[in-house]
Amino acid sequence: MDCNQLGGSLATIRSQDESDAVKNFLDQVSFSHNDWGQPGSDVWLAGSDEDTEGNWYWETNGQQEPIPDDGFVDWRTGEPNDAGYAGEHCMALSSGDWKWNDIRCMSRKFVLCEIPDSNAITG
Ligand SMILES: [Ca+2]
Ligand SMILES: [Ca+2]
Repeated sequence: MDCNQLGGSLATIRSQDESDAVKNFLDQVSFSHNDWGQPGSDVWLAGSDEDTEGNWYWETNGQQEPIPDDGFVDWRTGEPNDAGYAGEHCMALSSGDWKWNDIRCMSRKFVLCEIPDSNAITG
């Protein structure tokens, strides 16, 4: 199951209002357990810097849109840190504070889909 199958795409967050709405939404959804039986899970967004390290963009429906230097961002302190040997090139909301972190693209996470007129979570 992915967002495209639902007629949407991975979610983008472009403003404080949108960020607040997403955080409120996620706080109301109960993430009782993730795939490993642990509480909580990070949630994928549509952001990536896979093409050029450090140049973040939103990728929705195959279209890339750079996040401008003066655009809205909500990174955790110290992120993005491109950690590890292979680096980190995909954006996720960190479980709990729902701030942005760059993580490895292969991780299994919940996804936040953006579908016209609605938000939906799917695993
Ligand atoms: Ca990176
Ligand atoms: Ca990181």
